[in-house]
Amino acid sequence: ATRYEALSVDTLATRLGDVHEVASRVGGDSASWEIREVGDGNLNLVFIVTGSVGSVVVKQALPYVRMVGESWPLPLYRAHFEYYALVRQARRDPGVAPEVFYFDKAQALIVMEYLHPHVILRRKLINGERVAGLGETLGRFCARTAFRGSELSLESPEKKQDVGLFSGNVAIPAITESLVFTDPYFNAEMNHHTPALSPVVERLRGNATLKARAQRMLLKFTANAETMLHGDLHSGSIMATDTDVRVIDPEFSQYGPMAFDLGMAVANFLMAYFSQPAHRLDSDLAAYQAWILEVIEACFTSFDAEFRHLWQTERTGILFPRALFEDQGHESEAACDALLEEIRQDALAFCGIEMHRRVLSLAHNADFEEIEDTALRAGLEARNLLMGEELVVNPAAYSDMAALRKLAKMHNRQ
Ligand code: SR1
Ligand code: MG
Repeated sequence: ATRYEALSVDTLATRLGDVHEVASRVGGDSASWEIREVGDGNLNLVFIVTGSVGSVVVKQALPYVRMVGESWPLPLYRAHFEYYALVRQARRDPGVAPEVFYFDKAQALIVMEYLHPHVILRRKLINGERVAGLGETLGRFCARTAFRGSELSLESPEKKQDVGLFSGNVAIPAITESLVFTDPYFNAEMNHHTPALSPVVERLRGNATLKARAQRMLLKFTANAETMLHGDLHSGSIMATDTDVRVIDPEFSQYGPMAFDLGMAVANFLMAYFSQPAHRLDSDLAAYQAWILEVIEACFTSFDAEFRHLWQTERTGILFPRALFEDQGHESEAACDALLEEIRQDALAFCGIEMHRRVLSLAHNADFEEIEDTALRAGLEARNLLMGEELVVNPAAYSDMAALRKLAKMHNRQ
């Protein structure tokens, strides 16, 4: 069909049975396909389709926000930006994003690799499981996509054309602009928070410096089209086994600041860190929280190392051209150091904002939401909010991991 129709477990086999790219991966006898709808995100339908040959994932956009309902329409075109993003990520950091097998623009659907036995990282963190190489893979992914999607690497016309292409996506950035950057800081209609948090919420909303800083970061987010972002790199957008890490779900992809994805990822590790006392026995708690801080350190270290490596080996765009640095060693390194320091500070400020919105705005996360004891939950959320406040207001104080670690531990005790 060319007219969009939402799939269901009953119609999927008939609708996709004749599509070669699907049948060849799943098996030709579509009548025998086993189909499960597993979408638990905020927006889309997600099916796992299994046949005699193998399994695929079918993701289809709905014309509205799933978590709210038809009262909040959302354009189907977001699926083609997700498809564009997956293709670009596969080029820039091969093997991390799921492989795409088929894309149907009219049906807003993407058929892609079924990641197995991977599970959503957020679940692993709540369960207290470790993932080898987690921070290293994510830091490298953020560095490669940031660098290779920017004019540090791309030819200027290619980059500008791509910015033009992505500028057709107006609905998705608008969600982030309000839900992430603005709603947490006033009494917005869809906000909700644990009632006992109200004194802390009042403090944050009364902090004019914090609100102005958050808006300065929004200005960077909307106006600094530095690179193609994942745009929603939380722990629900990461799937992992104990030894493998994959990044999924870039439907919030847009052009924006290089620091954004790194900051989002780190925020989600900090929220996992602060929520742990509700999920772990005391005997395991300290060691697991220490491991989360190591993951955060690895994110930053591996981002820096990969970015520096690409700076030296792939700086082929219009930015910081080699001709500008007479001494290819020291001068160029100093320029890279300064840029990385700016990225780190911006990442920490984005991180603080994400820590706020997941507790105060519309879309919360399971790390805190699954804590049934609301007094305990409010106490842990308060630690998270207060550390977030410090990061937004004063990111320059946390240029090194020792300072960031100290801040997290201090709030964890309060
Ligand atoms: C209405 S969409 C709410 C949130 O879900 C997505 O995963 C993004 O994080 C968005 O902010
Ligand atoms: Mg998502």
